[in-house]
Amino acid sequence: MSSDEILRTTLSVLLISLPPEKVYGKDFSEGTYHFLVEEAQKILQGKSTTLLYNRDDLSLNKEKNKKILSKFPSDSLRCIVNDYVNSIYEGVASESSHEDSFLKMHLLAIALLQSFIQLNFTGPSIEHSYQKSLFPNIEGNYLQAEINKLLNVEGQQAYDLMVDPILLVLSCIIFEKLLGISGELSIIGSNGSLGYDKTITAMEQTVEKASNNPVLASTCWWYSRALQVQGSVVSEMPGIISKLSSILLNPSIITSLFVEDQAGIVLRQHIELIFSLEYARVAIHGQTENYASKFIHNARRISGLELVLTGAKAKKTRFQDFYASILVLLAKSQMKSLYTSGNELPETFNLNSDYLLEMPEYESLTDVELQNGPEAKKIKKENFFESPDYDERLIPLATKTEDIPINLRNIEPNNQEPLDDLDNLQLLLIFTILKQTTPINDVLVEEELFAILERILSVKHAHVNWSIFSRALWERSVLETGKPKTVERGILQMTSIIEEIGIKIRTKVIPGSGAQEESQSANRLRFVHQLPLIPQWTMDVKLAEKYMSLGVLKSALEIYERLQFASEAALCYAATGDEQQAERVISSRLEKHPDDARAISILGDIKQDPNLWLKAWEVGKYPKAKATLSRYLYNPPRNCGINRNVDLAIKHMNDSLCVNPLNFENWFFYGCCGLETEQYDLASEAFTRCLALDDSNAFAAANLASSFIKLGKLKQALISLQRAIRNAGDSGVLLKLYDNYLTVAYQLESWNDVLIAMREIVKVQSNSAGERAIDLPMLESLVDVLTSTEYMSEHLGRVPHFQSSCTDLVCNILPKVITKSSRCWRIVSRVELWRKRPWAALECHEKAYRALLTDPNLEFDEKVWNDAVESCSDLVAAYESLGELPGKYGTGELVCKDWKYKAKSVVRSLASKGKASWEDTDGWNALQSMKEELLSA
Ligand SMILES: *[C@@H]1O[C@H](CO)[C@@H](O)[C@H](O)[C@H]1NC(C)=O
Ligand SMILES: *[C@@H]1O[C@H](CO)[C@@H](O)[C@H](O)[C@H]1NC(C)=O
Ligand SMILES: CC(=O)N[C@H]1CO[C@H](CO)[C@@H](O)[C@@H]1O
Ligand SMILES: CC(=O)N[C@H]1CO[C@H](CO)[C@@H](O)[C@@H]1O
Repeated sequence: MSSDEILRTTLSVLLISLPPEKVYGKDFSEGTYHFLVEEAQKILQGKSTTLLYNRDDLSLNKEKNKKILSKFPSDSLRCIVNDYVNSIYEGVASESSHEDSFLKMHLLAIALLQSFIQLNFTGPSIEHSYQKSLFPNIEGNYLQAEINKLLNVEGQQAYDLMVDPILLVLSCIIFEKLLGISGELSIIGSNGSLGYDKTITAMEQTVEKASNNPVLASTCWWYSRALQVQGSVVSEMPGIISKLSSILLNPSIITSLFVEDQAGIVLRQHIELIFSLEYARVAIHGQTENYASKFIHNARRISGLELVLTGAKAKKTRFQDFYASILVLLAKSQMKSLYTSGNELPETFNLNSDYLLEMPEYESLTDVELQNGPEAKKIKKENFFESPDYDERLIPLATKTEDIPINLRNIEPNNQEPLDDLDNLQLLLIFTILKQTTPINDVLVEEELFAILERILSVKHAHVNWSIFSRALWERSVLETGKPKTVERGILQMTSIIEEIGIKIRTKVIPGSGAQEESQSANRLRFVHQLPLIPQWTMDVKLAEKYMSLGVLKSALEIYERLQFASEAALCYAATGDEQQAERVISSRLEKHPDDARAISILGDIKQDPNLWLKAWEVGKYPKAKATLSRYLYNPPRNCGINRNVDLAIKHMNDSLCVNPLNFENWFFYGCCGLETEQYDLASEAFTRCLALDDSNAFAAANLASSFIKLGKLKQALISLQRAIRNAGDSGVLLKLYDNYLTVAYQLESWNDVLIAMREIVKVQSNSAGERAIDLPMLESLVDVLTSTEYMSEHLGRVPHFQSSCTDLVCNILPKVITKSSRCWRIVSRVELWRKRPWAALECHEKAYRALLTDPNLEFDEKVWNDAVESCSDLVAAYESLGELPGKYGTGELVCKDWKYKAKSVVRSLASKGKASWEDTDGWNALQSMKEELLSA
């Protein structure tokens, strides 16, 4: 194996966290990258902390470097830590080549990151404190507070009680350095006052270079993980972190990791799959679930997971003695990933490996048809602009058993095969997307959520991984607390899971937690970069929230106080109406942390005081403060002494969006303000940004179209309307959208679109509005266009779509809708004539006339009378001109042989109906002359 292959393979294996015994045969033991393979193995074995702590030779621990740290606290910590990292890098560089030292720093940063995660997320914990050993003479609380400050982002403070946050700080600084982000571009220790534009640009340039540089590519990927961890130690994922992570996870970086041999193909699948899952997670963290769904579908395509939700009768618990209908998830993995025991990478990487033969199903991507589940079809049906591969549901739903896809039909719900770990991960990500995007207490969604978790948890005799199993269990407990019947059990389970993660005890609840400590930590870390991150304290917070929702305020407060979550405790008090206590709690937090912008902003929320939001912005550029202020000014409460000021609201929202541009609701609000103040450029920019975040939002698309219309950009307006219509479902706005669509298309003289819109409007409205649904002038123009083309009859060849569809509208659909508009019948008649169907044209005139003749207002309303006369005259003219043309069957008969007789009798019958009321009117006289003409003819 070449050293280049060793390099790529090792980096890949490290990224996808494969158990080392699956890969490393003798091939790896020698060669240039000896140090790489050795350290990678240690990290993979869960020995990151050992790697850092017990080695004097490690540059991190060298006295020369540590001495730099002793300048604290007289110099600023940010500078000192920077110098420390520089000195480490120099030390490494003096002993190895440029490339090797880059790689060594990269490995060091990974080990630091993994250690931090173990100590704060997955456990097990260890006794030793790393930061204490680096700063032996500094008082612990002070040190911790100063280190934490370096991790603050966008005005949010990193959690006070993290274990050894220095590990994360060092890891991030090393990654930044390797990626060319330093000094004022650094995220660590920045207060955001300079904005992040330069950082973003620098990062984009670095990522471009990574597409043919495996070490750089791996660094980008790992740094995105470190950023996600940093984002998860503050309360709300900061926009800049989501932004940078999505830049770093550019699909181009993964290609440089591929190795071109057979084992490489297997690895490649894993890399692509894990990359997709991880991107989905970044999107979930950033609340841009729409992107997440795309990458989930991508993952599904790669792994071939087949799944369908369907109904089943079931007993939910042992104690239930009846069967009730619930949802069940049938799922089958196609892929056997390398994580599954028994699947080894072929040790010798040679070409006659029969690995590929073992997994023929790997290639077949069978779930395309699944993606169009019946539910999706139902939604699709109404939508004219739906692209064929558009998929509404993350999990297809088979409402009837015969709709279950063939491959899943024989599954015995009680005895489903274990899913592959990576498919389980996919399910957990889908679970999170659904949970984040659907309203709580929707019964169907809740059942769907339970079904997903059951599928993961109820597998018999299977080794479900620790992280996957414990996460699924955790989520189920949280769900159970939402139901009155199971709330107590849910809370008990939550409590015991929290304990188990923190404490090194052997328990029976989660499999594998009794294993050797190191393999235990490796197992626990395995999928931590793909699962939504939940630090240990967030679990406690969740528990506290549950207590709060149950009204058990005391327990909630106990937790918040133990965790020192002042803002949350304050909100807890405020929720119960004890605002004074809430203010006290926050104020005392602010005494110690005067720059906690989020706390200031929350105090502003509690007191509804605009000055506090302004202050939160000043202190820490906390974007939410400005967003709240903006909404406040848009709609200030009565009697607050502040007038509504939309321009100012726009200004503040602009500030907020500059810092955090990934917030859909804020862009939407900003756009609406723009529409209201007639700033259409601003509005169109805002709604464009909305659609970039969620292109399935019909309201944003509709508003974008309105802005474009105002700006006179009709083509763009039409495209936006198409998008809006595509996503409007069968909601009430659909008709309005089609109305606008019709108007714009008409102005653009885009007749195909006019036709589409008109058909839809008639279809939707025909029951309620009848012929009033039709815009006659537009219909006339449309028919002008139609009849100016040459009529193609079906047996003369292919009829152009416009022609057939337009004829269908005018000649088949409209006649069912028209009641008495003779103008409308005349239009139909014109088209029939153009189609060379004079008999049908004549029928139209007869119908128009008959409708008026039977109108009850004929004797009272002169307008109706005049219409009737006009229609009669049309009909007579039609008899005259069409009567003697060849008839329908083409066998020599005429359209209307006795047309003269018929013409006379219509005139006579109208005259007799109108005589009493309308004798001597203009209409009457016209009728008389018609009669004379007929007699003289
Ligand atoms: C933010 O940092 C910059 C330089 O890093 C400094 O000049 C500025 O005073 C800081 N602003 C605040 C509000 O701390
Ligand atoms: C904020 O306003 C400025 C000036 O009007 C504009 O250039 C900028 O694009 C706006 N920023 C956002 C995020 O809309
Ligand atoms: C403050 C806090 O929650 N610390 C926890 C960090 O994570 C480890 C491992 O799960 C726990 O042992 C700590 O209690
Ligand atoms: C790849 C992997 O992590 N496998 C582990 C999944 O979890 C089971 C039980 O904890 C372990 O036995 C496997 O080694």
